[in-house]
Amino acid sequence: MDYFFGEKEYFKNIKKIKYEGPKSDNPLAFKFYDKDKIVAGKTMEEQLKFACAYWHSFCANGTDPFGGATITFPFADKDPMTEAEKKADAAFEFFTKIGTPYYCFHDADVAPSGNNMDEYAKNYIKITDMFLERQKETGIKLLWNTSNMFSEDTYMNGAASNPDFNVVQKCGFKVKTCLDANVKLGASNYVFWGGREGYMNLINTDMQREKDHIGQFFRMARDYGRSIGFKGNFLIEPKPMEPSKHQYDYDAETAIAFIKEQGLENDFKCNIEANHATLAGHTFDHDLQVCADKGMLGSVDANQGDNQNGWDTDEFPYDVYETTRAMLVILRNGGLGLGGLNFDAKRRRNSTDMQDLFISHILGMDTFALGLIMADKILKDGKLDAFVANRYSSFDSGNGKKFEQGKMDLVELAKLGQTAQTKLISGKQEYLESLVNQYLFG
Ligand SMILES: [Mn+2]
Repeated sequence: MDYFFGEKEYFKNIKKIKYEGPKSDNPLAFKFYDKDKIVAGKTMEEQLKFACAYWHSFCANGTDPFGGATITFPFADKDPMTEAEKKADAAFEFFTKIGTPYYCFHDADVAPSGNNMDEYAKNYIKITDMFLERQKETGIKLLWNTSNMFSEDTYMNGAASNPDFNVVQKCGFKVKTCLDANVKLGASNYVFWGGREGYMNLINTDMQREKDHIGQFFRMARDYGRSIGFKGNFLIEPKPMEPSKHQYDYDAETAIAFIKEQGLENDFKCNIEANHATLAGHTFDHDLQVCADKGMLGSVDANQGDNQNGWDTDEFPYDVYETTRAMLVILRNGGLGLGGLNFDAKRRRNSTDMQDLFISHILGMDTFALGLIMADKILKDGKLDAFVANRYSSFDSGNGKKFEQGKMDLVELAKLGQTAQTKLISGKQEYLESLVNQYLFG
């Protein structure tokens, strides 16, 4: 099989990345991700369903608020449409070499937006037609696509929540175009990330009206998607802040309440991002668990934040404790269904070698592979789950069971409480944390 497409190989001198095991000295090899290895009844590839994020891997050039680009891409071209075509070929070369079975993109990542909506659609359709060909050649699949309704100045006051209906109309055109491409490419999911769906100050904002507009917009998108044969999940990606001071889809609990309030619960689930959960003051596994508990775990943006600052750094995951705890939730959930682990992660601004694009994905894939192996070990051993089950055992029979089943009123509960004997029962947190260390390093 050839590992490049179109007229040339963009990532020269880099072969297909292989598993070489934990003792390997080769920076361009997997140490823990062995795609065909069976863990918890499936191959690692099937359990983890990795996706490459087009925007970080092929668009992010190192620019930050303090300085310009540091990263140059081998597909750069003076003509934006030629560059988009070269970029697509380079992207599929990369997916094939690194071995991510899925990819994800925004409309704005893949094709120039042109001077008007017709040009936007024409460019986008041309590139996504090209994606379809490349998908057929490689077997690589689209995990999800989405519409960028936050970068252009048009959306500075919001997208579907914009107080000006003219902007909402443009959003309609973009999302319809993106849903058409989604169905053409056979995607598993369609994502909404509400970058500008929030407010900077309530002083100029009718919050409920804006939320209802988003709900109306989502119902229209759902109805259109279903009418053209989209059978996957629509996903909302919670985030508490950035770029708005307050984002309407603050965290998993908030997004799920919104989904239910707007009558979208049969079609929408959440796409949980690690760094967004931690920005909201939660742990990654907290937001995953909230979704799992409510049947709302759609997909995952697999990245990691920085504990020392309060913004969204989108780093490649490296923390095995965090991925172990995430994979515990995912395995107990029976997997991710139509979802996967999308690396919404970028190499650091000073990781400027083209090799670093590969190494950063190797790091992320190895870190989740370790998380999967450790979570499987923990679940197979069973001590942790048995401890938690036992902690609630007073509700398994007798009056506790009656209470749980709603067969008791407050008068009966109070009567029991009059003579109830309580004692201090240790939560054993440090014992369980030490147990996790034994699984990881024992
Ligand atoms: Mn992020």
